[in-house]
Amino acid sequence: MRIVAVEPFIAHCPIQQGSIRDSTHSITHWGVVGCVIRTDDGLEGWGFTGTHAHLPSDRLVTSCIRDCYADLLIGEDAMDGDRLWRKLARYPAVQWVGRAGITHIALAAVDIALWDLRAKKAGVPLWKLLGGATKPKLEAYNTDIGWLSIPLPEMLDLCRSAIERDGFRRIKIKVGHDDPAVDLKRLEAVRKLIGPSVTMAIDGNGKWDLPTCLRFCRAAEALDVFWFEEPLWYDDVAGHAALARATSIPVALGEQIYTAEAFEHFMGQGAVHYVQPDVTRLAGITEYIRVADAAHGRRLPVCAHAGDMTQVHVHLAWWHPASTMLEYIPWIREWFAEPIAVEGGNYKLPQMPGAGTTMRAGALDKVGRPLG
Ligand code: 0YR
Ligand code: MG
Repeated sequence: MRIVAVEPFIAHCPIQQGSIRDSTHSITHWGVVGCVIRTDDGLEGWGFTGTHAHLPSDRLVTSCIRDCYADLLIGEDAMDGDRLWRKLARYPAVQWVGRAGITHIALAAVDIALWDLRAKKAGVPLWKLLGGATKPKLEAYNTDIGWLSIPLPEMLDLCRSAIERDGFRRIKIKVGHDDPAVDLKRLEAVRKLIGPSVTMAIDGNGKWDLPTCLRFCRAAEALDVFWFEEPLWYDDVAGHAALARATSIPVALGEQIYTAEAFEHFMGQGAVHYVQPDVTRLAGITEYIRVADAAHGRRLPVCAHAGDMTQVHVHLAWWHPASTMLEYIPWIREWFAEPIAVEGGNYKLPQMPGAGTTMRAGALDKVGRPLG
């Protein structure tokens, strides 16, 4: 399975609501930025990272794939995933300018494309190649009803239909207003609506400082919060550890963490309870497995973040024994050959060979952007 071509692409997929906001980001599109890797036996592997769809920075990612990685891949055997991961990650010209960030998420795209190829070569979906489904069901938790940009009455309507019509038993609500009292009011209203049996996680997207979080958590503890995600700035190990000691609300994080080593710091310091790796932020599936295994060794649950809108993570979550539930944000489903599907609050098991990354024929013609 020799690699004969590496073709970068950028796709900007409009999100259904038009736009959404959390405490630190406002977005209108989800960026699917990566490459198709072709082999001499006629297979094509698709891999991508997830971005907030800014063309200039997306072009840095495709430029890294085209100008730094492609030559290292052409002629190689796509079966040798670990060897190729190391070849690219340790390539001096790239390693010197970034062991995280652009070079890392570009490697994520390549690594995912290589796994997609291996699963296609074996003729099985990725979860099967990795070792099979280790659980009878995979629950989805709904993030798409709780954006900060949704006014409270509308958010309550969305929560109601997600639970009553669609069968979700788990939801996540964004927090992070300048005045945390506004968030408490929203959370109180949601808890009152959903009752005690639906789980309610919250997500601060790194906005608040430690004193604000401490004060907020003292009040929020009464609302049975399932986890507090990214309460503090993404890299703050000591702050998250202090918060985790001070409150009974579990801490979740990982969507902004680029390396397995960084996850080690958080887990080693007791700064995270729900580990949220993302194949599009870490350097792909290869590094995700390292993190999930390390979490498993500590008996910490793994709940991947949806940087891929869970096209890939659904495979990993069905397979990896440490995975519990999986985030649900259904924005880009229509662009994929086998879109993720949730029924009655549970993910369906993918059936198509590959890693779930193949885009539908013609998708790039519609949402593709110039590579520059
Ligand atoms: C949208 N999920 C998240 C998105 C979301 C972020 O701005 O990037 O809110 O992915 O935190 O848990
Ligand atoms: Mg989050």
